[in-house]
Amino acid sequence: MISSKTINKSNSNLHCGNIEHYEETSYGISGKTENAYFKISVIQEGTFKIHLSSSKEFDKHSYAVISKPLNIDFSCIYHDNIVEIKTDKLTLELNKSPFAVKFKNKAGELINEDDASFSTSWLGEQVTTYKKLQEGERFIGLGEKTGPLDRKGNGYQNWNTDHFGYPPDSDPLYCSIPFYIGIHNHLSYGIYLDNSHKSHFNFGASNRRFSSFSADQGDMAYYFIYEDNVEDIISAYTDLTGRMELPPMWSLGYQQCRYSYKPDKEVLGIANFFREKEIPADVMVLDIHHMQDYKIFTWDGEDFPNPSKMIEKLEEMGFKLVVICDPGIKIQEGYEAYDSGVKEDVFIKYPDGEYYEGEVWPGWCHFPDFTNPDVRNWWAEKLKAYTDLGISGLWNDMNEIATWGQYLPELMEFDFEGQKASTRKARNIYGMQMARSTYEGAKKNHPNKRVFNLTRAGFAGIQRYAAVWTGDNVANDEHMLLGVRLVNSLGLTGVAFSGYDIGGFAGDANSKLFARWISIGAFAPFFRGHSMINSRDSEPWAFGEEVEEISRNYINLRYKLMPYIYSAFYEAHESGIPVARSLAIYYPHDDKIYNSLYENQYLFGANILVAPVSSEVNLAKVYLPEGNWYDLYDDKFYHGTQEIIAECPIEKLPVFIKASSIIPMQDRVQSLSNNQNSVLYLHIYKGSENNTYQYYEDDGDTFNHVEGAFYKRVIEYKPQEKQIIFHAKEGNYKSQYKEVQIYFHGFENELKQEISIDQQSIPIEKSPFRFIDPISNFDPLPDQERTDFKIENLPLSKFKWEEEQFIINW
Ligand code: NBV
Repeated sequence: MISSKTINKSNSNLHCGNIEHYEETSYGISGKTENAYFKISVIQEGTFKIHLSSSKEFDKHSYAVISKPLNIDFSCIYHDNIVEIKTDKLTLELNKSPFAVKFKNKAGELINEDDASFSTSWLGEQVTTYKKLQEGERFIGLGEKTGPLDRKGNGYQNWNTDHFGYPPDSDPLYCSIPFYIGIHNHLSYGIYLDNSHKSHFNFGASNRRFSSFSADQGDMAYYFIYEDNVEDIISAYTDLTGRMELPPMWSLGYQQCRYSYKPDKEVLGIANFFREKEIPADVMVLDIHHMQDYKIFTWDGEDFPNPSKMIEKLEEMGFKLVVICDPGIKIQEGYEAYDSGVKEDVFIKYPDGEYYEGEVWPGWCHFPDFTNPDVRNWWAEKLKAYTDLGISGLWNDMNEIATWGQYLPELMEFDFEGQKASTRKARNIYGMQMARSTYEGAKKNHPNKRVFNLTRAGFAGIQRYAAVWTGDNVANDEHMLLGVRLVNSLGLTGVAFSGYDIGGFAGDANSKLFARWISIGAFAPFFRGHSMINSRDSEPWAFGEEVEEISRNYINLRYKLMPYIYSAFYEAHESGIPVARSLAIYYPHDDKIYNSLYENQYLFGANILVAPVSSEVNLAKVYLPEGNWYDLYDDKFYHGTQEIIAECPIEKLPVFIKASSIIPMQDRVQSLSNNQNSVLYLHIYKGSENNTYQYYEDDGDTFNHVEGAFYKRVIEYKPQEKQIIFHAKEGNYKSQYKEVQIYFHGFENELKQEISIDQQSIPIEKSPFRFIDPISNFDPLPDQERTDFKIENLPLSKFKWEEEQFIINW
């Protein structure tokens, strides 16, 4: 039986009313208003939870929030009509008559306040919190949402939805993440609405009085986060909802997908072609046609007679295999997954106990109730069909749930960790719980092997279980740039590992579009080419020689950058800061970055600025924010806070490196699971500011790093002292790199003939480093024009790369 709340039966807005009584508790304050019950809890110094319910019973279970409140010191100060709840960072002023909250920082600056008349109100069962719009307020985040970077003036809905070939302004899409960041007057804050029902966000759309967030049913439960900057807000949000595990290193390579490669010979042929053409790649992906009649955990015996042999051959070529998993289980006696599912009673039911039936690829299906822990265990068992075979990655599709008709009945009952809920509460959670079942199942089957897990649908916290891709996009420029914004926005809301179908899923890309898309995609956290059945071939060689060269160049660049990229993934795993970082993370108060010309720009890791541009242009305006910048291709120096015109012929994507950066790189390699590189290149870009960089390495495949098998080293660039300090190594993993070479960029007037390492002189030489190889008519910078300097052949012993601190002086 699903319990219900007291319902506001009137058609008009019912405000929660004046506070009737309240008491101080060990976590904050709780009490009753005329029309609601409330609890205000101090979660962290800068994070408070505000919870209002229409009945005495507060909603308890959250699939998203995993952190427990810390024991934070706070004080309550009582005034006539106001109670202040105060930590060292944040003060909440609670107005008693009527109930309304206001947040101020330590300096007394107003961060956020309820609309004084409506604060939290009910309209029927729908509950809404109204916030007064602040002067110049902007809104970013909300995960996988179309529209501009600054969401001011727009409204959105959260209701996980499969939308094939979605228009570039469509809402909602596959994933719901009810978390946003508000920015105004040099302040920023985050709000996470912890309610999985259909929810609505209004950022001053069709009104100029308030921003608001609503849930169709259930409690108003939201977390208010205040930190000094956007980076720390994301970190605090991921303290609440968790961070991703380190993904397997190979999953950061190029993945090749198609709906669908078959038979096995084609899969092997494509893999082999990558090797012949020396285009690096790590993964082949199987879509739905590998199964017998689309039945999960089965194989089409004709097209894939010997999957384990195929996997073995792929492994020999340095490829991993990822397969698709759909949740629908065909209703068919004699089909093992169906029989055991019925026996173990795992499927979603109608309230009268009958199993729900929905039609999808295999025909009429039942669907496992992944909100039930026993069902998740059942799924783990079933997954052995894949994990025992040596399949390395799993791809959860159709988990919104998508069925023919796309109108999932709302009356179905889900277990919801024993609390029972209807589709209304469970729909937005379902995809995440499927991804969770797949992730935990694979891990259970191979506890010391990292699994790559991908999902289409998700909810806040999905980053703990899977990478997210943005579903069925379309082959056009607008979609290509939208994909970048979706990924950047997912990054603002905790999902560090995400990407889009390169080349576009629906429709046919032309050569230029594909070339541009793959160059931009090389700087996406998740890097996969994929396209729809009956569309043209879309592998990197399918668009002619020039595009093949461009693709090879950018894929090579990604592989060369892997030490940098892997360290960025480690940072995301540690602090929640995404890999693709919207400029709003570092420059939230710079109006220029929200300009529609520049809103797609982002930092890939902390130091590489990517300016995604359309495939139709050869020149584009780029905004270089505060700081100084170098052109990746020719080291040209630019002052920041400046708009420039960048050349962007189809073979060149505008990319810039931040001054003072340290970028670790390696030689090109065809596959990351077979990476024999032993030289680490450290690129140092001259700048006037100190920089502290954290280099990270481990085996890329197991969880041994949790026990200390990692190599971590802080490298500090100190221009005033003319020093690079390599702090002592942490962890007990032996670096794969035996030799280090340092490239100095932008130092031409400053470098002498030699530098010293721990006071021992080492000669330096002028020597080119090519980020991108010249192709047909394009040479980014001929060798004789280069100005980069290199210290070469520094044997490991001299560098003490394995331990101790050492200092380089120039
Ligand atoms: O499994 C087929 C496709 C898949 O290729 C695509 O990436 C998913 O987003 N899947 C959707 C099913 C429906 C495609 C029209």
